[in-house]
Amino acid sequence: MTPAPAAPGPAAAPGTAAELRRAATRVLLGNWTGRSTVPSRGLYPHQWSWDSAFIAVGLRHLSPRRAQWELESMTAAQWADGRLPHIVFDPATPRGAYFPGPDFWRSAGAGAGANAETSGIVQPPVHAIAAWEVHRADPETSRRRGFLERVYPRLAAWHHYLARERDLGGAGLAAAVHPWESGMDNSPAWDAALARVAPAPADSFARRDLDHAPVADRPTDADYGRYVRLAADYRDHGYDDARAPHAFRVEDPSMNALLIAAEHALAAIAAELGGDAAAHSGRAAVLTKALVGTLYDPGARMFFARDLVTGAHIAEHTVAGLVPLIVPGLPVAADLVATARGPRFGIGQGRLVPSYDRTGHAFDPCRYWRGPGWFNMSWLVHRGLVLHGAADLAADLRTAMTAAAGRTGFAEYVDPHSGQARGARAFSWTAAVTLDLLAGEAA
Ligand code: 2M8
Repeated sequence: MTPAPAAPGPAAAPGTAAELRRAATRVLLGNWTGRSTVPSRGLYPHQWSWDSAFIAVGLRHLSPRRAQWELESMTAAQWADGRLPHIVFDPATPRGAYFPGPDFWRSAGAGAGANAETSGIVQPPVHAIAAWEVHRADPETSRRRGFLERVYPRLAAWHHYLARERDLGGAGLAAAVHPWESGMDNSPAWDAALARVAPAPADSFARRDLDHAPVADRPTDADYGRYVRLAADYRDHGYDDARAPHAFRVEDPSMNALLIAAEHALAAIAAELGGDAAAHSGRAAVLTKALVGTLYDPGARMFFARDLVTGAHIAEHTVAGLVPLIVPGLPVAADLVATARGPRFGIGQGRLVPSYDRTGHAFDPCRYWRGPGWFNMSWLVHRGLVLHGAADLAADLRTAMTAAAGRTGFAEYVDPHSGQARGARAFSWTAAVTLDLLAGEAA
């Protein structure tokens, strides 16, 4: 294994809020390509879907116009069926720099627009939330540039794709058909469902992630083989949700909670444009009922993913189960806050939210999405805690996040116990959500 090259961090951890803001700004400027922002220069040298949304939320504090471009370039890569692809490939980056790259996905002719090569799967729908926040940062420039007029139809079509093509469980919720679609690739919640997938042969592809990250932090080769198999099967069925076998299909509480919050944002956008806000609020209400009715376990006081092959809940406590806190009017919010405060997640103890139950059988403080604290997920939980009046927990989390971001040189994720930096440094969404917290506008 090639050891991870030490990514350059700041010479000294920023001490004041102004220094932290300047350091975060440097990260986002350094990762800007001229039309969008890469998550990280080495490991992820293209535009990622939900990363772009988090990045725009931070960029709006530096340049609302650049934040608009970030979302416009992402949504311009929309497919004819409305899906927003999880990666938009940068034509200036060598085709083999990331695997699976454009030659694997073969998006041209499969439904992708003519202006970009992309992957064929999706990621959680954070975009409308970001678009509304970006608009609110500078409504005058937004109106003058026709920002919302341009993105609203794309965002509505994106949500429509999820409703029309991804209700694979029949409850009205959107299904993920690949672990990468949840954004929490290697979560223990996906282990059993993924174990049913036959891995693609190890010699049929070459991983590039291990050029940039330690092998102990990343998914195993067997799991990578399964990721490749699922993506290739989808591709070989023309990315047609009605025809594809979808050997892996799950309803994820985080993805669906984000869809609900995004429908609320679309309602606000539609109202601003003089459109049909009620249609979006109505859809948010229907989805909220479906989310609570289908994925909430009152005994555990937790949201669980559902495996659509078996029809059963996946009783693994992951941070995805806390993300429904971002849903306005969530009827079970008080119980969920109690779970967040409890021993599994330990919010309120000066640390980021672990991605997985600290007391769980599969907990690993280093490995991808199996325990480490991620800044984007902690930002979502922070937003939810503020929304539901848990000000003490929110303040603790905010302090922990800004301190960890500065101390680690804006790491991709951190060991949830020691706070030690893991993964890439100078990571875009870490810098972006830090800027947002510093601006005090995460509510
Ligand atoms: C990670 O996912 C990519 C695949 O999409 C990978 O592991 O190669 C995840 O952390 C995902 O949530 C994130 O969007 C992406 C880029 O930051 O990296």
